[in-house]
Amino acid sequence: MGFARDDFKWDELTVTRGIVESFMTDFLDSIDLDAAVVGAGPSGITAARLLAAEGHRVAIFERNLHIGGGIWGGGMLFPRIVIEEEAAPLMEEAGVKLREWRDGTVVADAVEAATKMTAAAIDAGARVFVGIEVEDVVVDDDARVSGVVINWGAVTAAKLHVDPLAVHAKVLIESTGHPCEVADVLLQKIPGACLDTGETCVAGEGSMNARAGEAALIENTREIYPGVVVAGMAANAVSRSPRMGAIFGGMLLSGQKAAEVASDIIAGRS
Ligand code: 48F
Repeated sequence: MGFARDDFKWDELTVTRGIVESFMTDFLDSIDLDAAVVGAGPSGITAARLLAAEGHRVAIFERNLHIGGGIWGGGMLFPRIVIEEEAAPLMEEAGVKLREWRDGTVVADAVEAATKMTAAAIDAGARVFVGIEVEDVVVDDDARVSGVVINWGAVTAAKLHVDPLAVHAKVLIESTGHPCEVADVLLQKIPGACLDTGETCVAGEGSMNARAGEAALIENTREIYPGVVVAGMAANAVSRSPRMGAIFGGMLLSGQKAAEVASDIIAGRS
C-alpha cells in the first residue's frame, strides 16, 4: 500500500480551498451566536457542551492553539487532576475514565480529560476556535454586553496594529480563568460599569484555601453584568474567593451552573 503520484486528483489548491472555504463556512456560521464562551478551560468546555446539547448555537474562543487551559498541567506538572465525586458525572458523560481515590474524590488523567471533554463538546455541536482571543466586548445602546470583539492571538503577541472583528451573542460566558480578562476589560471600558456586587474592578482571587474556594465557586457562578455569566476560576476572581489548586470538581459544576444561567438568559427567562 502507498500513494501513486499519478493517481492523485488533488493539487496544492485543493488543500488551500479545503482549508479556507471550510473555515470560512464554520466561522460565518458562528458570528451570530446564542452563547460565546471565552476560554477553553474546564469550566468553559463544560458550559459549552451542555449549552450545545440543548440545541443552542455555541462557540468557544480560545487564545492558545491548544484547548484545555489549566487541565494539562495537573498539579505542578503532574498530569492528573482530582475531582469531587459530586462532579464525576460531568466527566463520565464526556467518556473520561475515573480512578477511585479517597475521601469522596476520584482522579482523572489530565490528557484524557482535556481531549475527551473537548471532543464531547464538539460532538454536542459546540464550535471551538483556537488561536483567537477576545480583546473586548460589544455593547448595545443600554450598555448590555451583546457580543465579543476578537482577533488572532498571534496578532496581539506580535503587537501588530490590526483591527479586530465582532461576533454577536445573546450571552457571553467569561471563563478566562485566573486573569478574569473579560470582566476586567468591560469594567475598564464601559463608562460607569460595575459588577452585580457594585465592584468597579476585578478584586482578584484570594490565597489558597481549597475547600473554601470550591464551596464558594458555585455561588460565585452567576450573571455578573448584563449579558455576562462568569464561570470557573474567573468566578472566584471577581469575588475575592480563594484559589483551590488542582482540584477540578468545582470547575465542572461551575460550568454546569453557567450553562443553566446562560440558558435562562438565551430563553429570556431572566
Ligand atoms: O484557566 P483555565 O483552565 O480556566 P478555568 O475553566 O479552570 C481553572 C483551572 O484550570 C485551574 C484551577 C483549578 O482549581 O484553578 O487553574 O477557570 O482556562 C482559561 C482559558 O481561557 C483562555 C486561556 O488561554 C485558557 O485556555 N483565555 C484567557 N483569556 C482569554 C482566553 C481571552 N481574552 N480570549 C480567549 N481565551
